[in-house]
Amino acid sequence: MNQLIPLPTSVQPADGVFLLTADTTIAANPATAEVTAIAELLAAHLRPATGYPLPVRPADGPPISGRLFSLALDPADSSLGDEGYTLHITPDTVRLTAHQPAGLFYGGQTLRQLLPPAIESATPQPGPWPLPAGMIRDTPRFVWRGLMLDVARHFFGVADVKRVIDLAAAYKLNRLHLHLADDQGWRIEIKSWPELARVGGQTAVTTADGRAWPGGYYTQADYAEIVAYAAARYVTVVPEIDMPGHTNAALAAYAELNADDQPRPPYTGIEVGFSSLAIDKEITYRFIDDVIGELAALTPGDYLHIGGDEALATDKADYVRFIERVAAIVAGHGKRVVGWEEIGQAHLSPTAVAQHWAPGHAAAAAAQGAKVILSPAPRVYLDMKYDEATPLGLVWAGKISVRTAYDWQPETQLPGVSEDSLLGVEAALWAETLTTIDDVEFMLFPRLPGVAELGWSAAGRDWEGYRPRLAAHGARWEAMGVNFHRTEEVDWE
Ligand code: IFG
Repeated sequence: MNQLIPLPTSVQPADGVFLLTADTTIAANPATAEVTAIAELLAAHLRPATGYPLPVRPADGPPISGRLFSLALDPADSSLGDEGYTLHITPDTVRLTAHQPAGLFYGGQTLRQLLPPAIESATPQPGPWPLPAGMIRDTPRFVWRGLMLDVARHFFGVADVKRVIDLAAAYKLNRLHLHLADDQGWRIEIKSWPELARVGGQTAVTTADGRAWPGGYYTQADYAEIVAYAAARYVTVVPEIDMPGHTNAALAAYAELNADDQPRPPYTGIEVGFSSLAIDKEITYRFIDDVIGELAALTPGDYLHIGGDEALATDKADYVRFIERVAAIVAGHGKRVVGWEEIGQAHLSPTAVAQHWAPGHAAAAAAQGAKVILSPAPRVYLDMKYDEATPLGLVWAGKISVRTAYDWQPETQLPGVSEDSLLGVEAALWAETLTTIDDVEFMLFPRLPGVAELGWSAAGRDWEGYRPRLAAHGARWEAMGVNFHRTEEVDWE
């Protein structure tokens, strides 16, 4: 029980093991569609390697053969909150209980990690399949435990995004922030402005080796498929349309969005801060209202991210006015506005969320009652190289070793911002230098689990306590086919 990531709130090992066997059945209680789906998802992770049928049955159905393996909701135990669970394993029973369904999903992720690494294999492996006896009670520290995937600099298709969701949800992350538009690409179909995807979806960043890369975009059906896949794994999708800067793709698609009514040429470099929507043109706000309206209708989550970073081509007073007007548009579509911390320069409602990354406006946002997400670039910008030998990635925020990404304290990151202003943490994977899912996995693993632990586990963790637990995950990633960086910082088992 000493290889779990994120570290649970409390772990009490006991003697013995519960053996998964061919006659193990999984009882769902109540056998609602949602609880049954969680049980089926867990069984789907356990069937390939074991070869066992692991049928899911209603708990109140006919007597169940073999020993009891149950997932049950406990409406009475509100102390477990929305995401907490208890996992009680004895040689004869596995009892996973939660107050809300998400807790059953998270208990299932812990249960996966209690089985040998070979459980993650897609093909039958020799057993046995022991679950160590003991009692785990676990609730998360922060409500926002996120990963941002930049699909604008380079496009990653639905299958790649589903893979990222699988890997993030396995470590109890619950927010996938999709950076859907930037200077180099527009990645989401907007029916009322069809040229955005048709033109903006054509391009991507030309990599340093001079290679041009195909663009791409999500149809609204693709986006809905991603949202549904994420929701089944208790991940909320947070879509971002960056504005007023980082907008060259939109400015190339529609001449009228430019102050001078001239379309901008498509851009495939990696400079930032040169583009701006036309702050004083009314069509800009019709455009934004249409885009946010369509995106909000496709997004069940509460949040809509408007970017707001690096608006160096926008006059400061214009920027403030723009952010305040767009925040009202977002609220008008029933969503909570999220923005990079520069939005702290504008007047914000207390329901707003500012994402800290570098430039120092988070305290101004928190002072207005807004909440803060921590994405400190020198810690969790996982597009930074591990070290000078890393073939991929940038260096502007410094090299980020596995230890650097883990060994910091969220509560002391922002002087002047108290813990109750903190919603949580989010790793950011910008894609200027990343073009394939292998590149994404290489930069995320082994660093992402550490950020997930900072989001879920109680304060007071340390590197020396974490490092040996991480060492046990290399074999799991090998079984999962994850292209992880075999850093020498960890003594892989
Ligand atoms: N900063 C830019 C990103 C990206 C990043 C690469 C933010 C909020 C540098 N803005 O981070 O678009 O270019 O590390």
